[in-house]
Amino acid sequence: MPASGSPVRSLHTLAEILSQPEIWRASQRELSGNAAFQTAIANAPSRKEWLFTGCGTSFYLAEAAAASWTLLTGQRARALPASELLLFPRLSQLDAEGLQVIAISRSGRTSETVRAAELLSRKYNLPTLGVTCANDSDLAKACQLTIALPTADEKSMVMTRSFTSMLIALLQIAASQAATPSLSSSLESIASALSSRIQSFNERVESFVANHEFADYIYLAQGPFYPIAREGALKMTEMSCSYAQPYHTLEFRHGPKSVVAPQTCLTFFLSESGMEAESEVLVEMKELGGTIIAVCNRAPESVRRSADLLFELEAHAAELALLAPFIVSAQLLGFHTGVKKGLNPDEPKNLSRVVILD
Ligand code: F1P
Repeated sequence: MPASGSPVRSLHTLAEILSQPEIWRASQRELSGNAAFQTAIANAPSRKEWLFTGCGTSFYLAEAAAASWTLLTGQRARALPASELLLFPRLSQLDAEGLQVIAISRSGRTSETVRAAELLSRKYNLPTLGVTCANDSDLAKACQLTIALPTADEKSMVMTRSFTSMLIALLQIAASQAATPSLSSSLESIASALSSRIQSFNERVESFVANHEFADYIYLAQGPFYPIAREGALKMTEMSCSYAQPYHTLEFRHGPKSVVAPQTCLTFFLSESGMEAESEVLVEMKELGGTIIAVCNRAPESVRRSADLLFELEAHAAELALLAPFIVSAQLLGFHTGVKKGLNPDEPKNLSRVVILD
């Protein structure tokens, strides 16, 4: 029951969050027969540099994809919000040889993203690949090739399963270039690890939220996980109208840690590559009195001792395959916090499903 006393009727968001392992598998089946997806894989080896773009959650997805791309293929890859491409195209260095654009939009209708794709393909003659959850979208008209994943679309306003499903599809294209069979087998492993744990994750988040009062929320991660921290903070802001800030984990010591108190909820997304250094920050923030959520594949003893809430996936998976399941606990935290405040996370205040400009 929310603080206001009247039950919140959220019909879609929670079901969509919980459906993710099953939706990832359905999206995989959809992609195996998807001609655009196969063409994107076939074309990838001829490209030398990658520019990902989108807005909001789709921009954080662009950031996660760009970081993963470089780690998997060794190629240059970067992400820019679509608005930057439109307002400061010269700053975006669009003349790189072999540059491939990937424009991401769940709705395929966000005007900044559609206009950026049009600008890059028509004025700059760059090859553009659209990634969306909509069939027959404006984005598809602006791009030369478009991969659509309608199965992953949501009824809710906030992006949850569309974010993870589009990210997994992009990881697969990068992995195909790098001939990384471990990533493909990891994808089944993360789906089954998450599906056996997601109900218990949900119950634990719900009771954690019921038993705590927080003034603000901090999300910490490094490397390809940093965009996951940005997306975690956005989920909290969108679904619960709370103050949430992301930082690089080790950057948090350089000033921002002054906010830490028991009413500060700090979520650490712990990478495997940076575990030792990142878990030291976690222990320090616990000693400063913060309330700690740890999200990792396998927790070392120090994390186990210091975390107030621990999510371990325990999957046999390549590190980059952990990006998608890691965001799920943050989606649940945003959802239950919103419900506790008497809000309906299906319809966040001041938001629309898509931003269309005149
Ligand atoms: C992008 C987006 C969403 C956000 C909001 C408005 O949409 O910024 O991430 O939740 O409600 O639109 P899209 O381009 O991926 O459809």
